[in-house]
Amino acid sequence: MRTRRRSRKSDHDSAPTSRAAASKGPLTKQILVWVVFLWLVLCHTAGAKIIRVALDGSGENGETWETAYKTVSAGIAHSASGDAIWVKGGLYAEAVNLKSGVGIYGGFAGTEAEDQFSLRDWNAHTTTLYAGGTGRQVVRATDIVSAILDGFVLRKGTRGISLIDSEVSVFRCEVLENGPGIAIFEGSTVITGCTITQNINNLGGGGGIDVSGERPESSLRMVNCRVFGNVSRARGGGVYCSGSMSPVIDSCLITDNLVLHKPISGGGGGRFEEARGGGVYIRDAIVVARNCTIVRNQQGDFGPTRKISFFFEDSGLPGTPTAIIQSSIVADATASDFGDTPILDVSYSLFPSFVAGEGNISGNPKLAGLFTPKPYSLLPGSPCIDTATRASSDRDVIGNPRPLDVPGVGVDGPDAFDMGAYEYPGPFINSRSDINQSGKVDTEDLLLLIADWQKVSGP
Ligand SMILES: [Ca+2]
Ligand SMILES: [Ca+2]
Repeated sequence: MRTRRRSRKSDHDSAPTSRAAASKGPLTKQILVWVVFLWLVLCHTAGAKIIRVALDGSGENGETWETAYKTVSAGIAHSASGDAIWVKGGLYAEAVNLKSGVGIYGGFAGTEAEDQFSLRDWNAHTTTLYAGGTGRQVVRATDIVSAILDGFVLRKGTRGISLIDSEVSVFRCEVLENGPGIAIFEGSTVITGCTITQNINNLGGGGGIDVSGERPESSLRMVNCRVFGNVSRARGGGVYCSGSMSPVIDSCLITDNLVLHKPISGGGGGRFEEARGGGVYIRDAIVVARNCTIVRNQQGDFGPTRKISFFFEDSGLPGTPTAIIQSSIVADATASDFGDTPILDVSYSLFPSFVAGEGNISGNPKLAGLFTPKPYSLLPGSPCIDTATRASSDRDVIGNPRPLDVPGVGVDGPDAFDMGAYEYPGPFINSRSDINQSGKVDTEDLLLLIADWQKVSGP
């Protein structure tokens, strides 16, 4: 294994704007430019509208909940750039093509007024797009710009989401039981607050997320996502990254994913493609992982199942498979399992055995189990508490602010960041009653107590 640092351009590098040049033009020209600009803005705003979709709507025009379109596809067909489509909770058996400039939002009760967008609740009013039996991808975008998908469950497609050469932001979606979960080719994608689970890819790419791209301007940013329980044949149980683009994975849990060998068809019986990368498979790409917890991913082959978080493959094309890992926990990985010689740039992170780099530690991270209210969160006494550095967003994977300082542990003060996807909430005055360790004693704790009331546990 080769370990060295690589200098990279900042994520925020961009060409300087030239306002000074514009100000030198004649006054009349400037006024004309402003008039045209304002006209365009006014036209755009005046045209933008809310389009409603509800299973029990009349299908007439989408202008009210009563006259809502019955399908999301009908809402999209009647939309224009700048419009917002509000979808009432329910199960919509359809596959959907995104449209440029249109936002599609689930989680409505079907009673909200125009100024009550914030009342929608994607947990209480589950809004599902279901492509079971159609052989189609649940959500598709090809050459689409500025599209938003927010607050849906996406189930049973040949892919949950398929994005090709598009610029799409996905928020608060649950991508469930597809094959694979999210497939991305080129483009600019942001995925925030999503759960990607129980997806199976038998074709050879990633089970949860499958991303490939060669263009330097292509990007993927994943924030506060949970990628768990996905399966792939041959490459990347959780996440597969290929090409010269550099996906950024920020404050995410990548756990309990599995990669299995793949039978080679047409080559006679008994031939298989070897399984590689239970958690993250990197082919030529540069993957940046900040504040991630990557544990209990497995690579199953003909021998005993191995717990392997990362696998690197150098195809011989430009680019060396690289992982830049900051303030993260990678609990299942040994140097011999990394595959082709990767570039590893690791800092303020925990690996089971020591990896060179500033602030790194090794050993047992002391994490909560899978079947707990906060799977793989830090337990009291974890060496990952207050021993990381500022690397990612100011919220952890469940939305709690970071950093939170535990006085007397690790660093004290404003730099008390934790490794991994969760920020440890600290010892509480009411820790005895705070059953789910949320930092509050509230209804959730009471419900947990009621659920367990008078149950006998143990012999
Ligand atoms: Ca902390
Ligand atoms: Ca501290």
